[in-house]
Amino acid sequence: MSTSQLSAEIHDRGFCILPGVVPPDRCRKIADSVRGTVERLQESYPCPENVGFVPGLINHDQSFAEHLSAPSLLALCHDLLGHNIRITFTSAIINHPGNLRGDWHADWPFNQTNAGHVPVPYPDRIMHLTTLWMMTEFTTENGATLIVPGSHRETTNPTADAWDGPTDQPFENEHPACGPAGSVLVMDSRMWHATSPNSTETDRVALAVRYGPWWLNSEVLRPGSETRRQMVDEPGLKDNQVPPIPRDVYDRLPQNVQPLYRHWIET
Ligand SMILES: O=C(O)CCC(=O)C(=O)O
Repeated sequence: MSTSQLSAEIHDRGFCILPGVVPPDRCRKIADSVRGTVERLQESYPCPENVGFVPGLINHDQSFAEHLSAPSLLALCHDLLGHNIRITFTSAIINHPGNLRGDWHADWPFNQTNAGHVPVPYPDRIMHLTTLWMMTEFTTENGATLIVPGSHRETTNPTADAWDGPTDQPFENEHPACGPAGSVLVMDSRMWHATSPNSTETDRVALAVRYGPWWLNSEVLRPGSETRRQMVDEPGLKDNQVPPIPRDVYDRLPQNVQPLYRHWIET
């Protein structure tokens, strides 16, 4: 499919699945590496039972780095968000066997429980993209992300104070985003989605990489920033944390990936 067809899918349904972004043999190596990194660091990062989560993954594991600027994905990001794209989050998410279904939400900056959020009602504008990289295949059984197609056009989501619908119950029109290893689910971050249980015996390994335009202020995510002090620490609120990238890690990134992280180098 062409970039404009993929863009049209995201505008219409809120998501598309890009196949073959990472070759199968690389997926196996990356999945092993990410599993090892999560095992090593997991204790430092709280997360739900039987879920492995490490934020700022690029600081600890660069096994997947060369793929972050995959031409098909960057073309789509540029088409939807404009020039000077940035990566805002790089996390590992592993659904181990036995994890539970998660609550419906939209991602930062649309999750209303975060200090840094676009207040409802949202304008109908794509402002941030969430990509979930399938380093093992995503199936209905192993916890393929649940999405509600079309929900990106709503002016609110189930994290809003005024929401009185279900937060942890199935929606009739929910859809598991399945795909072979190496595929990337790309969705408008306004899209309602939820973690799905893994009822198999093996891990579902994913990378959650989010891409934003230059004009979207992500300073609230940076530990120790003035903005975070003002919006999160002083009022005692919560938000995600994205550790900055040490200069030596940044210097070792592939040249065409560096521009995606240049705004987040540790000072
Ligand atoms: O791991 C998944 O399938 C969903 C992750 C998710 O909901 C999120 O990163 O916001």
